[in-house]
Amino acid sequence: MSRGGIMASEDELIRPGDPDWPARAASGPFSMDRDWLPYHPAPRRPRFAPPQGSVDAHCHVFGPGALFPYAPERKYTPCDASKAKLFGLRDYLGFERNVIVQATCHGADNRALLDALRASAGLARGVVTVAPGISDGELAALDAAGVRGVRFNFVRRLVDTTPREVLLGIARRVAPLGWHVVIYFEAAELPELYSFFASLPATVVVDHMGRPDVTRSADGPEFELFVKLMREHSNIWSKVSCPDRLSKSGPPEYQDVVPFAKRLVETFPDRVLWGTDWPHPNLKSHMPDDGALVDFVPKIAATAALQRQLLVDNPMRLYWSR
Ligand code: 0GY
Repeated sequence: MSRGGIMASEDELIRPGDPDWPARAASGPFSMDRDWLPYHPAPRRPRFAPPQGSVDAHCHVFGPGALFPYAPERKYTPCDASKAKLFGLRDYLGFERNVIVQATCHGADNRALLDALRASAGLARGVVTVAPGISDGELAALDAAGVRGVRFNFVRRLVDTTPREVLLGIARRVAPLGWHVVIYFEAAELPELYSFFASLPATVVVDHMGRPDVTRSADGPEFELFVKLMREHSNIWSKVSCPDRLSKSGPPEYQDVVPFAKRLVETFPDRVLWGTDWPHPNLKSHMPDDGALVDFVPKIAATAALQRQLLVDNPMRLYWSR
């Protein structure tokens, strides 16, 4: 049972430390990639206590493949990472809610995500991937299930390219529902994509600060362009997430990522979100300890007021205003 006595699924929640916590391979007809790093087998409890009502605003569920098959067009096959484990981690880390983001290994088949939303008893919202042919009725059903955004992915190792006019068409269809658009791209692509992002007719949320090269300066021209995008477009937000993905200096401090995230948190305190990114797809250098990731928060949001905006007020406004 989770806090408040809500059942997360037909199973009891599985928390870090329980015998069933460690990742199992992909199930059903799937084998996880040979170089796949499963999520941390024994994360520590964070020293930082997230404020009451905190939201993990970027995380995923994978399968289980035996129930929710991975997409034929996927670029990777992960280990299974179930809703019960996600909700167990949420409670263990001291969070209250999740925003579950559709991962590319499930393509536009959102069944695993929707199953997790159903089981969350209102404590999770979703960001989906949709095909351009989706009907108004299907969009309405997703909205009723707790979906509040659609994700456009521009990272070439993850997806094949979708024409911009197709993406613009989808953005125009979901904007009237009050949904936002989540975008994921590499910093090197921003000059080329800048005007397209600026033209999107909805709130836009950028994953992982636009993946800056953190060996460069947080005040240098590359990150300055990203800050300009946010400064000049008040509809653009950023997740200050994934130090583990961006860092070259490494765990557990991820010190080289701090100036980038801190700059965004302090410049745009009402347009930043934070998430664990559990179960951390496609990491090759190391698998982060989720407790250490939570301890990253006070380094980038130094006051209780900034922490509350980042972890509670901003995600609640974007995902739970209705
Ligand atoms: C992330 C990052 C990655 C993967 C995906 O949908 C995905 O497959 O987003 C990545 O490989 O950088 O946010 O989980």
